Amino acid sequence: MKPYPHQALQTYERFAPEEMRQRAHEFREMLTRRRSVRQFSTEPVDRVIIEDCLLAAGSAPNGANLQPWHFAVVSDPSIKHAIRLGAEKEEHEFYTRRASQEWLHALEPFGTDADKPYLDLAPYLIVIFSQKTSLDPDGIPVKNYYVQESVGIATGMLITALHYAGLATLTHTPSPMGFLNGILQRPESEKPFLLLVTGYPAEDAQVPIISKKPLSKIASFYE
Ligand code: IYR
Repeated sequence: MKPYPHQALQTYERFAPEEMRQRAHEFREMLTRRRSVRQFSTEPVDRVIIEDCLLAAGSAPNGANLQPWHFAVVSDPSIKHAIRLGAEKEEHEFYTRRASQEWLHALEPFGTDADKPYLDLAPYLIVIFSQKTSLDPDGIPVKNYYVQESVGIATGMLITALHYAGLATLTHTPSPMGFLNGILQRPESEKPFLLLVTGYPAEDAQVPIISKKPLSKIASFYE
């Protein structure tokens, strides 16, 4: 078999050790300023920013480069409202019936409930779909690999890109999310992975006082 064409790695950038330390530290400081926001401004966002962030997400490492994701980007107020109604129906079930006492207790610090006004207010709702199959050049469905991992990585990169660009996000997972296929007319082979509420934070946005685990709790070094 003829080897698949390769070329020299031209995009890798190497930095001097001191510069690497500084870059790592500055990036950490930038990223740890990200907070999940639940109060959004209605101020519109330039679509070009969203497009660049989506292309950043689309560069994610993934199984066999099949890129098993689709981003449905919603700014149409009537579609946002339909999503709000669908999500609130599921969330109402969740908060009144489906969630265990233990789960509701874990959510107490965040003060969340079934009311989701940000789904109307935020200028963009980005629904990330994962694709079990892709279509080959002849239009035949082929199996995708490591779909959850790939879409999770792309979503993390999207959140990072949006934050870096100066936008706030909320990862919202109304469960089950099947209603999104109907509203957004996505095929059965796609499954909603996550809904990313995106925009500027409201001027009076509040966030809970929480902390992240220290390094000693999230990492162990074998040296
Ligand atoms: N999907 C619900 C509940 C919820 C669950 C978790 I885990 C959270 O970290 C936050 C919310 C909601 O959006 O309210």
